[in-house]
Amino acid sequence: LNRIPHPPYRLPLLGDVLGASRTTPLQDSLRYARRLGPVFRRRAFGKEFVFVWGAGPVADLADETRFAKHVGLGIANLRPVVGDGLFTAYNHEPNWQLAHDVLAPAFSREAMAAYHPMMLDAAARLTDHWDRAVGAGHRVDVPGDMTKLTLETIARTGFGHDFGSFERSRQHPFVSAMVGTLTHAQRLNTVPAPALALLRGARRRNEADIARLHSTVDDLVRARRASGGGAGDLLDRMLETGHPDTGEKLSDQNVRRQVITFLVAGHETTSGALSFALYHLARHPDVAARARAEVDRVWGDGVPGYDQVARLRYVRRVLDESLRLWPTAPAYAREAREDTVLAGEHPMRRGAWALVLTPMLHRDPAVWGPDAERFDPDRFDARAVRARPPHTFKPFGTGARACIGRQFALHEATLVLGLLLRRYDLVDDPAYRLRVTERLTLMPEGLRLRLQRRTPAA
Ligand code: MNH
Repeated sequence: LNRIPHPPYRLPLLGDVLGASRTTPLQDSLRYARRLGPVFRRRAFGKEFVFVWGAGPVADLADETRFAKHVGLGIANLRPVVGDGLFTAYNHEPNWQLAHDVLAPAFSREAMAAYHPMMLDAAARLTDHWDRAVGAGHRVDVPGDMTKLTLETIARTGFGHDFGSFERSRQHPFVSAMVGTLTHAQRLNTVPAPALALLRGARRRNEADIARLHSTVDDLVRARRASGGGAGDLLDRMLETGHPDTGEKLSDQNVRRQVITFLVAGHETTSGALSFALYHLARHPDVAARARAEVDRVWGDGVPGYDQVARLRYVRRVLDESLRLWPTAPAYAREAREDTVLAGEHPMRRGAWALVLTPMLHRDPAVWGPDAERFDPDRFDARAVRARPPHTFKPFGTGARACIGRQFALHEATLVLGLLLRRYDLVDDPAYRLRVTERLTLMPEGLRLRLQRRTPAA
């Protein structure tokens, strides 16, 4: 550990907090990364963290025989809410493998094709809302509306539920509870232990939020059981499907944890991905024009079918390039399964762990070139992708514990970008300076866009 560089000025209790901000720990780490190199450590909030972002050591951490997911930090703080749900389960907990095997088919091609009409339905709520904004001459709140859209999408496809996000003037109580617990989890990371005692009020609010999440889900499950089954969505699968080999089913408690897991994991990150993509599209009219031409050519005026979404190759590259610069789940943790040496250089004891800093991995000049900061979707054309080494683009994590919802997110986001590009011109506000807010995920703060309707009302 002593050989790993760290910032020069360290305070006895607080660590490397000079110039650091409690609300942007990730972006602070990016600044340290640039100064300290591909493997560095940072002491903050009473703990020592090792960060890794060089393409070589990150590829080494992807070796599943020597490393595995580490459940720590913000993820461990979510355990009071979602326990051994898929995202927060420890590797050794039997419910991880069980839920993984039971739920993996829910992201198969057939399952996704069944979700497609429900995704279209959620997207129609968004375009209704945006049409009204255009009519009234208002700008649209991009991150706010993308969050409503992705929440409606996962609620419908997952659970046949409609939160009515676009129709209500105040946030749905479930959403405020969810945001509350996420914010609380992040605060637990960044507040030094002695100050925790002062957070009693916050803790009580958090418990109320958790109770609200549980009661919402219990209502959903009760209604589904009473109605005797839905349209073959995720909840049906959770309640009815047994394990392919053993027939074992998920317990009621575990179903509750999975429902909350999917509602949370299934919308914040996709919302951020869509928001950053729209930011880049507004900033780069040449890219937007090329993407729009593709949509017009591949889709025409009709309602796009399931198979037509993956045919938007260039739109998909816009999305990949957005996730390169701002991977909305910006880090994942890996731990050593046994004593080992990272990248032939850094000894690690069994259980020792490090954080992969994805936004820096995605900017490593050795991989992405000296212009790595530039937005350029052509970095993801097939030839460029083949030419890059493996494990250099990791917005969905790695290995057995990588994102189970990847295809779902990519289908949803490509579909929505296609629909929006076909329907509106995005007018950039040159005065807007990108500021990135951090919860557990990233979001372009305060991004508002002016829109113009392109196609006649249909
Ligand atoms: Mn998702 C795991 C990123 C969309 C459900 N997701 C992960 C991980 C990353 C990630 C990174 C790995 C975390 C870790 O190693 O600790 N996820 C994303 C991004 C998007 C996304 C960037 C959108 C863009 N995720 C979705 C969607 C769903 C989903 C949509 C559900 C429909 N993700 C999950 C679940 C896990 C996960 C569940 C945990 C999988 C496991 O550990 O087995």
